[in-house]
Amino acid sequence: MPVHVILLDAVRVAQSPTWMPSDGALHGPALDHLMRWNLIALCLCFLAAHAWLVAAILRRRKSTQATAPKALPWIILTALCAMYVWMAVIAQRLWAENRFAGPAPEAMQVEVVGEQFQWYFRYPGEDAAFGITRPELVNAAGGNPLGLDARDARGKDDVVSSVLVLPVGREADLRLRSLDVIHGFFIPGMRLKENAVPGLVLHVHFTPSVIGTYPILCSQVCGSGHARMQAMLSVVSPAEFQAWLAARERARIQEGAP
Ligand SMILES: [Cu+2]
Repeated sequence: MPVHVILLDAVRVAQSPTWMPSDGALHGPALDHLMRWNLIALCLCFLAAHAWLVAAILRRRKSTQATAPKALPWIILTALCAMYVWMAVIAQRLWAENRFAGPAPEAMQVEVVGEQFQWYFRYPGEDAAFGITRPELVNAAGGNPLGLDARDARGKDDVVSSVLVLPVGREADLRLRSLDVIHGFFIPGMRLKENAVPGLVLHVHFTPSVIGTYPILCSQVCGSGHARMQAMLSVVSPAEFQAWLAARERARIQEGAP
């Protein structure tokens, strides 16, 4: 690696010692804590391996002259193994909490749909029920990117947006779908990542805890436009969220969308 790249990396790390974007989700601190343990352990292993290598070269010892205590490497190795087993258990629990534990009954439902190369977000409206969608009705140019069926009354108040807006402090239950290939729904600032897979509806839930804007990325190489498959999460106050949703509903009625 060129020296100037190493120096630039060192400067970047010095400016942002944790390598991580600031956390805006309730479950984020536990995940960051685990990541820090991992980085510290890897850093110590890296330094120990190099120290051992340099010491071995300088000593030029013969294979029969063993001077280092033999038990020490095994103690370190056992401690490392125990630590990684503990980390795997914690990581599994954190992963399952966002997926298998189930959201609170009052969690807000939002559908996230990936399509080459765009994210769409659908809110169920006042009836809290999503309308039926049909693949043959998908027509982005005609204002119906998700294929909402106008005959289904439950879809009359559905709101489709290209921006994800969520109220702070309220749990959001996302149901992920894809219209074409596998996409990766990724919000680094929310410590959230889940695939959108064609033919499946995958749930992931989380609670945004800090007001602000957070980039949404696609973490699966899904085609030539993958790099520009980005969107924005806007975490706002509950009052601002209600105002935004009402404005979207009014705009939808005026446009006469399906
Ligand atoms: Cu994608």
